[in-house]
Amino acid sequence: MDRTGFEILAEKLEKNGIDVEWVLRELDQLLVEVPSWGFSKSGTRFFSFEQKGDARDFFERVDDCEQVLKYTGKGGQICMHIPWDQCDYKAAREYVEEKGMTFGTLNTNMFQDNDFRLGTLANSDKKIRKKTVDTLNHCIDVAHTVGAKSLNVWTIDGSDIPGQNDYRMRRKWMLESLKEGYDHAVSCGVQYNIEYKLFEPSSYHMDIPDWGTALYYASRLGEQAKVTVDLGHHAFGVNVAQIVSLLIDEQRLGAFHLNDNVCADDDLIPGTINPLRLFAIENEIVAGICEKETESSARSVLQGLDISFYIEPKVEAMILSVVNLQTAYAKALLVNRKKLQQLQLDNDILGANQCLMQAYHTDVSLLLEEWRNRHGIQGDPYTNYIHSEYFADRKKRG
Ligand code: LRH
Ligand code: MN
Ligand code: MN
Repeated sequence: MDRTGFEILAEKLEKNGIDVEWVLRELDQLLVEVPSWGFSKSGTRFFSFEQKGDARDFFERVDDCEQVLKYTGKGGQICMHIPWDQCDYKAAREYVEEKGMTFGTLNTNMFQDNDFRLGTLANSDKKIRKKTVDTLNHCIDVAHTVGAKSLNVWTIDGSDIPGQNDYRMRRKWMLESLKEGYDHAVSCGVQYNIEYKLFEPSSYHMDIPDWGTALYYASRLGEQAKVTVDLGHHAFGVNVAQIVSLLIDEQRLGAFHLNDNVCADDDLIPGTINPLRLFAIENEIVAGICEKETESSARSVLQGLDISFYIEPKVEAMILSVVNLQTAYAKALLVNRKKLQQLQLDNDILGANQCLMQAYHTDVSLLLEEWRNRHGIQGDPYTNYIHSEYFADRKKRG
């Protein structure tokens, strides 16, 4: 009998020291966190273009997310953004659970209120700090109600001009406010992830601009505080994979906000601009998983997407985002780690690079197809979706 494409690929991989069944089992462990806000009307600060079928409430976002998971494979959960997803939270939980889905990280929105003009958690006005902490605690309560196990905290705090603020005072306020939220999160069994961003909305300084500062706050708070790495939040040229590897070692990498970018925080489909960066990052996760000391730290990293589509059709773009993440992860699983380590120890610079790139250049589409087949999904996720009834019906939404 003729061998299938997958069987030929598997034989080649096994010859290169890769246990293909292990790779397929590891793919089962990849739990993608899908952002609800990727299905709603969205745009830039210039304009938001209306698209037929944009999800109008949390329940419609869950329906869209269900489609993404249905075509891309098993594993995946929906992430809320509060108050964008404000609704009857008990009903939301029932709705999600009825579909056999779960809640991923709950994201806090502390950036759409006039009171936040001069900051939130580090605002010099005690009343505003209190208001923000109340918002944070409310989000933790919502997380508790829906059964979300982690919270993402990102703040707009910063300044626009030299002299506007005293860094030291702001650090003190930030820490105090974060601590209040942290204590409540711990009491509710919710992990607390702090997201940094170098720029935007403030131009001169941001109070949590980088991984070092986020790690500083996380360490001050306690073990349940970790760092969220959003790929679009760095200076040009920063090696994000290196940051990832350090945070895994320190047991402080809480989550990713995966996306891609050209010049700013563009929230584009992951892997469309810089697939090598995505691979390098996932490679650090897999490297962590393969070492005893770092295995649990690397396995606990939440693989969240933070994407928002300006002109792309949304469910389709989300499907491609998940597929690109699965592709990068599958490639990272194909790295012959023993061989790579030896080449690195031998200081074989080009040999080590070749070893890594061999995995990167492997076409994993047949591997992912086999993996999906084993979960009862036939065919290409994107093509299947655009030929589905749901695709046609979605456009009829009001
Ligand atoms: C900020 C950010 C943060 C927000 C999201 C909508 O740029 O990455 O994670 O919650 O965008
Ligand atoms: Mn983000
Ligand atoms: Mn962002």
